[in-house]
Amino acid sequence: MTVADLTIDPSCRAALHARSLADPDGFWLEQAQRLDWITAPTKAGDWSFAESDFHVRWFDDGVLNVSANCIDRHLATRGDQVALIWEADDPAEEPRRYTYAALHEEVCRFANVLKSRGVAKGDRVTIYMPMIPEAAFALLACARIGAVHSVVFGGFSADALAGRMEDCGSSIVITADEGRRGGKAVPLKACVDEAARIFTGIETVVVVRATGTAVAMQEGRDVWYDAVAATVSAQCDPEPMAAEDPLFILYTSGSTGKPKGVVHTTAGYLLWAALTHATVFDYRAPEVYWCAADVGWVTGHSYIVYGPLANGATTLMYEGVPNWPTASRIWEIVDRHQVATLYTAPTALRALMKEGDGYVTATSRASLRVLGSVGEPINPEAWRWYHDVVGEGRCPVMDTWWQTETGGHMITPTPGLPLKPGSATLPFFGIAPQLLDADGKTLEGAAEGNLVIAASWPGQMRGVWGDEQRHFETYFRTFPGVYTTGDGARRDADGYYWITGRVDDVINVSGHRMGTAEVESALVLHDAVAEAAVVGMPHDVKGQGIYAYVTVNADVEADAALAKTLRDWVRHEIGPIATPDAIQFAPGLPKTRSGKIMRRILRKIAEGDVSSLGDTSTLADPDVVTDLVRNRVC
Ligand code: 6R9
Repeated sequence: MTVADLTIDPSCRAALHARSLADPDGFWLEQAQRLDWITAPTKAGDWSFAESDFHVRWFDDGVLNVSANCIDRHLATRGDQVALIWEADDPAEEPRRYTYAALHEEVCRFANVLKSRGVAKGDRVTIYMPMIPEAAFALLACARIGAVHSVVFGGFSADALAGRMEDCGSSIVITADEGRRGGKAVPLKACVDEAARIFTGIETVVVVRATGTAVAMQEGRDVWYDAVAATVSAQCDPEPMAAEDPLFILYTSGSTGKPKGVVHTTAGYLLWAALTHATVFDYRAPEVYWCAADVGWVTGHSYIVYGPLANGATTLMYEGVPNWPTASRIWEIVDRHQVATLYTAPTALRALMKEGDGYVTATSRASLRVLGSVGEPINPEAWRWYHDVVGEGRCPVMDTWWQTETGGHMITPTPGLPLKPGSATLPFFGIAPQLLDADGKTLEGAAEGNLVIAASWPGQMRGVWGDEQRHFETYFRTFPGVYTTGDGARRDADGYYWITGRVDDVINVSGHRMGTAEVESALVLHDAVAEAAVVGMPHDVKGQGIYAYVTVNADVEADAALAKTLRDWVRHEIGPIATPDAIQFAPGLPKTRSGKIMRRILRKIAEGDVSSLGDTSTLADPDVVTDLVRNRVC
């Protein structure tokens, strides 16, 4: 029995999972044959989560190149097959199609452009791009020459961009004149200019002409991509990379401090992305596969670019938003390109569901075979709508639980597995989840607790850029010997997992992670603000919204105008996704006598659940709570 049998006989899944845990070396060395190696590895996992000997390595003596795996090895068999379809924001614009042969040429040229700007193996290249094909070319070009990419989501602010570039010592950024989303322009180049004033280490800006709008170009620093591309060769040999050489850094929010640069390496990450994409979506080339995420998030890395292309897929990339120009857009794209697999987020589904079934039923969707969900728990109502209305009961819904840190799917169905709406079902091959109580005791059978992973897997993150200690402290300190996910979960009597959400101070807004500490730091930077505490609140489309309690300075008027100013302020400091949904001015925050803010109480008030605030006797001033409840904003 092999993994290939899974799509034929789903009952193989349990046996394969058992084997992956019982004989990890045998299982993973066999799986490693999915990749094209320059030097094949002789060993699989080599790891320890113990503090005294902490290390994680996979396929350590293997040598390969990610871009060769995603492109070159397909040229002989599927050079003329479409690798990438690009659907523009404006439905009137002709889609673009790149065959594997064309992708090869584009990526080689892009790699040579980077080389011509002095980029070498190991250098960090920042990518701050709209959802255009050049974003994928840029990722693959970095991989081709061994540069480490750091994609910063195009919706993040200049400040956020500058901070991420400074953190990883990146002196070059690839951007575009402008992006487009839902008919609106996103001024990316102008943001880079602002970032360059904040972080003076930015030496080179490569600008892709996307909309053709006029932008300021600084002599000596900024170059047009097309001008340089016209001067370079369309051949570029892939750089041989060690399995554990870093492939990319991706910044993500945690419960404390500034976002951390999660590092993924070459072989283990690629294998994880490829294997999960192939099996979870039962991908059959040359079907059209569409992951509707942004390439600025890990989902875009693993499931728009690396996983699908490693599998020789036709991957679709969409520039725009789900509900523009109408709430039928997603389904129209499905029909237009005969999409077989659609992978999107619950927040998008909830927003579309609100518009009514008519926008869906006006389209055919007959090409759909498998549906996917990612980013946050999918509520059973949205799950059923996706399954019954969108998929007409015909397409299984793959609710994939995973994280930036895990590289790819961790707890997920595969087609054929019996599904339960709202459950991510069972662990993927090699994954050993456990539920622990607050004291770290392992819970057996049906239980609810902290979700941890007891053994390493190939796609596991390898470090926090520039801060090895933070890696260990964040993920391996609380519960020694296991990887702590930061999520809570329930396991039912059938062994199915139900993710209950974050157990730390991270909120999940429309599937995007936001550290409450980040929003708080942005708020207190404003002159009017003395103190701020931020918590999540239920939101029917976003899943969670941002609720901010703000204490203003003595002589400041806390009025609606200030609330608006503060919302705009946070938007500018971090980006639109961090905009608070509610701001409540509070003369005081509920603190313990040792000065710790009791977030539990703030969460309850934000949720509107004021009847069960729990024990408030340890508060320094219990009256504060009465005021907070009275002035709650909805
Ligand atoms: C891939 C991605 C990770 C956090 C994760 C969890 C939540 C993601 C989920 C889910 C329930 C799912 N999450 N998928 N919760 N069911 N299917 O989203 O990565 O941005 O790092 O977020 O998202 O809370 O811990 P990332």
